[in-house]
Amino acid sequence: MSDMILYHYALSPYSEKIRAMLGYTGMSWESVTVREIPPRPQLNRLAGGYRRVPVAQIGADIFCDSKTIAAEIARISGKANLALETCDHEVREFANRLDSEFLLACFGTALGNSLIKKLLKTLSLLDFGRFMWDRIKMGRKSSLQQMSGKEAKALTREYLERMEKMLEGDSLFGDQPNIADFNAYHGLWFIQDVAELNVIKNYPSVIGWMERINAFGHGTRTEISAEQAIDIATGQQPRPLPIDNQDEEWMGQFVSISPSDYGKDPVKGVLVANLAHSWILQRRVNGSSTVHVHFPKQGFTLEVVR
Ligand SMILES: N[C@@H](CCC(=O)N[C@@H](CS)C(=O)NCC(=O)O)C(=O)O
Repeated sequence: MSDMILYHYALSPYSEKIRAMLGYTGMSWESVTVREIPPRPQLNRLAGGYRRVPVAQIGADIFCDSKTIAAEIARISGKANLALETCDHEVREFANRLDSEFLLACFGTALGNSLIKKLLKTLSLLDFGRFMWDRIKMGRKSSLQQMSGKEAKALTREYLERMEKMLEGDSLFGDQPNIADFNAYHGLWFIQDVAELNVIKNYPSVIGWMERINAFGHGTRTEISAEQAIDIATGQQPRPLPIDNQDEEWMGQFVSISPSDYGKDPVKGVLVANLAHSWILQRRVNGSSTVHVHFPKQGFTLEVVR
């Protein structure tokens, strides 16, 4: 068992990215299934109000955003190329575009009747209404550029053409998958498996590549309750802080960290590490226990709370 607990839900593409990485690395992990819409009270107790999914937990350390989770999977599995920061510039740049521009294009492409039918199979009518309202509200506050359906479909095709050309080996950058493959996979998974639209039929190399990633599966998953996960966090101390590369700025101060694009709910706590690519906040849980909440710097902002 890897000791990793993943908070996720079935229809979440970013969660699927992590589940696929767990499959690729053959890891065993524990699963806490959360609702598709807030409130998620138990997760909030640990992650302090971070509203997005997935979140991972290892003991009393909580990892927000798929970038920090991927870096943990890379560390545990020894597959360094799953961490954005260890990849070279070309991979990083493409992986970032896949995770933002391409994913948005995939959402726009997937939007339609068959996605609505799928959501209605999973959610009650009332929850479907709540889900739509919640995402509309989140979208209104988002700083991401909006795309029409037509633009989304054209952009999806553009990326598919590029990927088809890149796939000379088994993966986008040679024979071994790296973070770019998983960042490309989750958007296409959302179109193909969730919305059940076949957009890859004219791209044979992409079809083969999707089949290979699907075949990784999700690793070995054991379901646990959110309460069990809280007991695990409160029953131990966070792991020792990294000693290398610490920048003293803001250290020991009470700060607030939020995503800079959407779902911007802030998480407050004492900054205990300011690393090259991440911040770590210390928070109290249940009055006496301590957790460390990890955030990537990319895509997040930090403010000192005065
Ligand atoms: N940059 C974040 C994005 C995560 C994200 O947007 N997740 C979606 C689900 S796939 C989400 O949280 N949606 C709102 C919600 O589930 O409450 C990451 O890489 O983890």
